[in-house]
Amino acid sequence: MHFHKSGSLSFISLILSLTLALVSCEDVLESEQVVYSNDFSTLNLANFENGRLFIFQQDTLMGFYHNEEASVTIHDLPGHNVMKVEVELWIHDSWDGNPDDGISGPDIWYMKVDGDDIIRTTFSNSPCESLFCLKQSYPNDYFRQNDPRSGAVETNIPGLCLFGAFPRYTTKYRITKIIRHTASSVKVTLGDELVQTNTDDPACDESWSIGEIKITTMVVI
Ligand SMILES: [Ca+2]
Ligand SMILES: [Ca+2]
Repeated sequence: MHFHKSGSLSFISLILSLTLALVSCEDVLESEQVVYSNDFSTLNLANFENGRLFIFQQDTLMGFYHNEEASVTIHDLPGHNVMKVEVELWIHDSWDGNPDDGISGPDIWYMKVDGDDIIRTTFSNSPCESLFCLKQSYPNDYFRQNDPRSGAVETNIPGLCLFGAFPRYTTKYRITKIIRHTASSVKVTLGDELVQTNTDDPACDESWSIGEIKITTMVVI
């Protein structure tokens, strides 16, 4: 009886020490601070390079872009070791996703932090039926075969230009990336390498806009 009791006690202490070991290995968020947040509703483009605004679906967006970059730079960040970047991305009109035919794709979109890619992917607004479906890489990086609009938060928005009269030709995504970052300033660059050689007006054929961008610094121990 005595032996049995001490046996279960040491079993409990073994479980306890295992649990403590697991907890001590986990990252703990000690603090976080939103250092930049802009939904463009106040028409503020401070900190941006190549920013411009337009109104679409009663929403002020930064855009639209085709084969362009826009970037935001924030200085004097509080001390941190992790950064979260959140972007609301609107994908307009006839994005063709992965196919690499030199005429209409691949339709790449990327986000860089301090010059390094943290997302490099493709989007597709194509129909997806058994005989025709242009796949996209998002939510993964290029190259992966996911269905058009995978990971979207809203799909029933009309196109902006070429397909302005058709629903389901603007797709909205909320993208969140968490990266290691310690520098006291940061430059976030958003851009594309869209391919559409068979038209005089490629920006009408396909483009993108930003509805919101938010940058949060974190201290994780
Ligand atoms: Ca296209
Ligand atoms: Ca294209």
